[in-house]
Amino acid sequence: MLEQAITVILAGGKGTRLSPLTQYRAKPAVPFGGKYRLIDFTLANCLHSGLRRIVVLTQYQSHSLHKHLRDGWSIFNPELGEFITPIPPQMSETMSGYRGTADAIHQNLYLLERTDAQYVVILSGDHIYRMDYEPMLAQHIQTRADLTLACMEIDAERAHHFGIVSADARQRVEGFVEKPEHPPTIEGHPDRALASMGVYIFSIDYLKKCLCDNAQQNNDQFDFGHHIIPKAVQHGRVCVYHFGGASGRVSRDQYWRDVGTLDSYYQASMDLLKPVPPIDLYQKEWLIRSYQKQVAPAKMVSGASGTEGITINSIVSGGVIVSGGCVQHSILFQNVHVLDEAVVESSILCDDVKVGSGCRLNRCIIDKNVVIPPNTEIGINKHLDKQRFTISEDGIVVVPKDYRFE
Ligand code: ADQ
Ligand code: ADP
Repeated sequence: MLEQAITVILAGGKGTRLSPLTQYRAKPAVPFGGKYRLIDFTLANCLHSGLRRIVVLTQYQSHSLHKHLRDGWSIFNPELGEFITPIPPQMSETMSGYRGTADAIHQNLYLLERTDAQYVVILSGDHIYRMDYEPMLAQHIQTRADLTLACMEIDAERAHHFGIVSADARQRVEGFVEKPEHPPTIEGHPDRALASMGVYIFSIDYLKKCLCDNAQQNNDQFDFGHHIIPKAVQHGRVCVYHFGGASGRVSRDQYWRDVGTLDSYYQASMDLLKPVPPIDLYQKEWLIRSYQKQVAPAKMVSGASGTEGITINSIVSGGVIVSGGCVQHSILFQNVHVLDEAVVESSILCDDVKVGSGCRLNRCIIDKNVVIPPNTEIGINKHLDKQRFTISEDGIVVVPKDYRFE
């Protein structure tokens, strides 16, 4: 069954709402959780589900994403027909980048057609979740659906950010609206809505028909959410696959987050620090792989002034040195240094960030390669931060990659 499928990961979105983290890199390449990139979660799901024929469609700022895939994910065996192939837009004379998600697949349809695949699994490269796609594919085949949408229940107040589905008792989709202003709720549950997770399985002939029938009609934009799915619901057999079981109740293993904004990114990162995190990075049978540089072990040692280096309730990667500083409830990526009497709280520090002595950092995200001079405060005086940095709606201060303090 799995060998009848080919997987396409959409990895070309601009990720504007995650800026400045996406200023110089594609959203799927944004660092997450101390050692990963966002796309590692989707790729780990494919690996562990047995989906090993994967095309990654890239577009915007794709250099570091391509580099990450080459260095971290060259693991499949072409002799067994397995591959991960990153594909930038094949620019033709008439084309200037993709017009949207459906256009991205339409432009690369020949790649899918030349395989013997019967089913196309379409995924996003920027969601944090653990999902076994095999039962969804089995349901798709068993129900003879043209298209199956993975869905989960969410609070109605967040529903305007998603494609919202209404389905009958036999899981046949009756309605789909993309990011509606007034989202329809689940019958009998006015505070709940059924959201599409952006995880689709198409039968390949139906996908071809949808893309070819609709490609010419939308000049500026051609998306699954706005164009393909609403039409498929009218004319095709579209079914729901309930992520988390038919009740929609989500267990620990069925956590799913679209980290589309700085606040959702920060929140999903902080979720990892909960006593029982909703996604478990330590499951041996579902390890999330990534690319990692060779680094020395992390160490917490006394600083020059004799103050102890302390780290409490935090994720600490290799190469980290906390030398006389205090780090609480934070995520430290590789090679972060925190010096004497610096205090770092509720923050995310990406690779190679150096925090000088006496600094105070609170509720901030510091992107790669930033050297913070001694006694600097970030996240303490919002007025000062506003003049220099991006601040999210929830007040998280973000310092961009390579930022130089004067
Ligand atoms: P969004 O995530 O808002 O909603 P979109 O911005 O189209 O939809 O992105 C979907 C995926 O495609 C992302 O991984 C993005 O990076 C990628 N992508 C966007 N433009 C692309 C392009 N031109 N080329 C290649 N890849 C591109 C979608 C659905 C909703 C659903 C949510 C769930 O439209 O219905 O509820 O996902 O998060
Ligand atoms: P990331 O910040 O995603 O980790 P890397 O540091 O891995 O990116 O950079 C990947 C590649 O992208 C580098 O080899 C470099 O050539 C290029 N690159 C990174 N940042 C920039 C930039 N600001 N301008 C141009 N190229 C860049």
